[in-house]
Amino acid sequence: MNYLKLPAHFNRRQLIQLLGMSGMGYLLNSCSNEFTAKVGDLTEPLNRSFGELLVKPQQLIPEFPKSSIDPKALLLNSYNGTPEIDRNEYRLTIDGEVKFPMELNLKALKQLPQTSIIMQHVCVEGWAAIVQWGGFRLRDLARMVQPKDSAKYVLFQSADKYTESWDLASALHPQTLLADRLNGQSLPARNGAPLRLATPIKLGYKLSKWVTKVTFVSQIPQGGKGYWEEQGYEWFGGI
Ligand SMILES: Nc1nc2c(c(=O)[nH]1)N[C@H]1C(S)=C(S)[C@@H](COP(=O)(O)O)O[C@H]1N2
Ligand SMILES: [Mo]
Repeated sequence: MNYLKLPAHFNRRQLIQLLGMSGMGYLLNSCSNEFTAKVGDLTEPLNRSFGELLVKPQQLIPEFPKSSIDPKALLLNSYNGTPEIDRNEYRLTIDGEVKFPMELNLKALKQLPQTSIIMQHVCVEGWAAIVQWGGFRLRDLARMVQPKDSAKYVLFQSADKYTESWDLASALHPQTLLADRLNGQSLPARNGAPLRLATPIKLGYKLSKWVTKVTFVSQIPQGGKGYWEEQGYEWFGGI
């Protein structure tokens, strides 16, 4: 079970609560070896460049069946409420170590190939929910801006000032999305509209809501690991 990396303050009671959840049981019973291998895979290529990662096959996490989606499952956690975002004014900035920095509006972003995934969202505070996210792959966005060989990490900024930092391999994983749909509906504001991160390979706190800026960097700046990570949460946050 060493693949489930939990922050230091996570106590036994919360762990038992988490393991008791049906979806989590599924995850532990059927996929533990596979998952361990995958996390190992993802940890190892931290120094790989965009070009290498794009051609390297990445293992896909098995999806949950549609029947397991629970629209009523508790799914809400924000450190500072829901920011107000005007969809017409909204721009996603993609910059840093890229050949073609961009600022895209929602209409432009909607042109990217759309996909969806049914996965389990796991919050380390002791709840989980199986949800379907729809949106576009972050790797498709990366293909557009062309990260340079020097890009090794990705920083995410959000409208509520939440920050995150990821390794490049996880960001380019084919199941890592910027989502604008939840369970077949447009993404509600409180869940991160217009765009939030979604992936089955990371814990809930890595999945920034209200993303406004994606920055490719060669190093994570001092104090820039992420809102919760700077307070002691584990950085990789893998599932
Ligand atoms: N911008 C932003 N993103 C965030 C958070 C936040 O407070 N602000 N909370 C994180 C945490 S801890 C979790 S578990 C998920 C919760 O997503 P949900 O509110 O859609 O369930 O969002 C993550 N992304
Ligand atoms: Mo969370």
